Amino acid sequence: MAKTVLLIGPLFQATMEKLESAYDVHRLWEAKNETDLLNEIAPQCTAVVTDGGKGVSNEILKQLPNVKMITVFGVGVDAIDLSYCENQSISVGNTPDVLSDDVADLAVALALGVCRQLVFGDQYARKGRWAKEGPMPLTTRLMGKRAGIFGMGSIGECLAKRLTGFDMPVSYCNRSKKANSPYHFVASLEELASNVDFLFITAAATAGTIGAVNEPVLKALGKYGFLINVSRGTLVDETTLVQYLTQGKIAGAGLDVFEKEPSIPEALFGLDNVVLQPHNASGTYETRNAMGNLMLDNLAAHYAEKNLPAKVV
Ligand code: 8YV
Repeated sequence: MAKTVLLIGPLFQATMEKLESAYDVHRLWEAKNETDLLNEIAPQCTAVVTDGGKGVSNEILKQLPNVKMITVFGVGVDAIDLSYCENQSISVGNTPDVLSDDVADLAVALALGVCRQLVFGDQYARKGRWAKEGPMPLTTRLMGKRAGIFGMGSIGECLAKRLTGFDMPVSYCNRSKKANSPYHFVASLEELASNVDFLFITAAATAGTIGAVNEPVLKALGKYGFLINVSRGTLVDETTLVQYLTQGKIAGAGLDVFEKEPSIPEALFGLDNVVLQPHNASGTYETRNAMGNLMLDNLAAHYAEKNLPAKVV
């Protein structure tokens, strides 16, 4: 009989089709009554499938005592209480590496987007301002500027490779110095921020990184510095970021992620020094397909009692 799994929210269509063709899948977001659904499937439900943003709450896990596996469609596992899972012997799988190139691409696109004012320029062209008012105001160059990367994991590495192509000297701040890394290690995030023109955030959201991009870091980045975030909004003090952007205390920001998604601080909507994306860095067909396959491989390995291809706990 097909194994019973709970699906927390919708995923990439092709992945859901593969999932539903192999497992007895119950869609939580479509349930008329969540508690009734959880009660009904509790005896036979042995795994939860979710994405990086939604994760799964301990309350849900408590109602499904036979769940021994959570498979995440995403690399970030900050929406899951990992120590609870470890204590309950629930293994957690995620989808690292397969999304790193696309996330790095979007980070570069956001950097170029904000410093070259792509959205402003697009509007300037479309609204006929070029013909009426002449050339748009000048912008800032990316090429050759100093880059700082907060979090030199797989995404950070992919990003550094791209930035090197823009002749940007790359420094990074990480939990520890990476052996044999060609990039310059800086232990303090504030020090990194004060020595770069573009600060990229690619670190995972953990107890040690949440809130790390605080006022002293933004102050250190300064009025000519740009902030690019493709990780999690929770790493940044968003209220201070909005103030700094509004008051020109940093030059601009490219943001794919926000503190309370899908809500975005409205104050950002009127700012030309900000380029926004709706948490879409991994949002290509190619990457979502690869993420889906790895997520399914984790699930299959769990049921086959094999090592997970990508295990978190
Ligand atoms: C996804 C992500 O947008 O991998 C992650 O942690 O945040 C993103 O790749 C998300 O998990 C898919 O909905």
